[in-house]
Amino acid sequence: MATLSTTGRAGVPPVPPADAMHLSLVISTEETSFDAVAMRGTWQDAVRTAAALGYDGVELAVRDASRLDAAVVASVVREAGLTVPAIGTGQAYLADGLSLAHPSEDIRARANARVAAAIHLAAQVGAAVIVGLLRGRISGDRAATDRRLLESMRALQPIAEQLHVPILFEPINRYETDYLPTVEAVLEVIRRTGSPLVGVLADTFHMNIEEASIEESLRRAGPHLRHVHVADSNRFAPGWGHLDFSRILSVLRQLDYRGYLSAEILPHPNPHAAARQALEHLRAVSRAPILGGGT
Ligand code: LER
Ligand code: MN
Repeated sequence: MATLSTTGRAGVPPVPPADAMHLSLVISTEETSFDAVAMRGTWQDAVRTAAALGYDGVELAVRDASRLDAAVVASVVREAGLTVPAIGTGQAYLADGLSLAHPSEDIRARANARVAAAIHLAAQVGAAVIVGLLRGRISGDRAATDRRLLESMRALQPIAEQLHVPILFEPINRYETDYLPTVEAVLEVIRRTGSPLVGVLADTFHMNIEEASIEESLRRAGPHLRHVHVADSNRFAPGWGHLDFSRILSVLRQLDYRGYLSAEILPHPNPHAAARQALEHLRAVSRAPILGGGT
């Protein structure tokens, strides 16, 4: 069962019962060059806006979690009545050039420290940690890149296991990285980590570019699927491109997926309209209840 288990940890806010999919919105805890973040302004305002729109949770894109006070994050989110399904780490790559598979030992160590800090924050708020862009690019040959990534993972897995924090690998399209673009490639890395806490984050925007069939690849991910980023073919909010979210949701339902649909969308035509459209479209095309304040 593909449930993102987020209960039973100290300091963890209550999570809605895992009997349906939930909706979250990706927000950033600081100014970012990453464009697919709907809200701007302070992250505290973005949390409250997400709650007012009817989201169940916020996914936090964080550059350096060691600079955030986890207790403050937990209390802002709790007061808004929201959860935090996942912590994104891509800004450590985009803004600081860090990556888990980098040939430089120093850069790898700094990337590992960022993920370790993200794991500690995640443990406090009941989230998983995402390894998207932070895995890096292929440098040297593919086998050497794999060895460096798996060495980083060997250092991080005990921390994640001790704190019961899932680490989720996200296939990312070829225009952003040449390393692990497909679900199949990510499943192979997951197998090599040997850890049940390492899972798949499927992003419909990347899948539309890289997978022969989004539905088939979701099925291949199967029980390893722990989190889903939703954006349409053009990275606008669902319904404003040509992806068929009705089919995508019905496959997720067949898979008994009970995690989050997290809107990672361009702020087009403006952040508020995009965030509202994502929520309304997913509810409209869903034949069974999705949480998110309605249906
Ligand atoms: C990057 O395009 C992306 O989808 C993020 O979730 C990865 O860090
Ligand atoms: Mn994504």
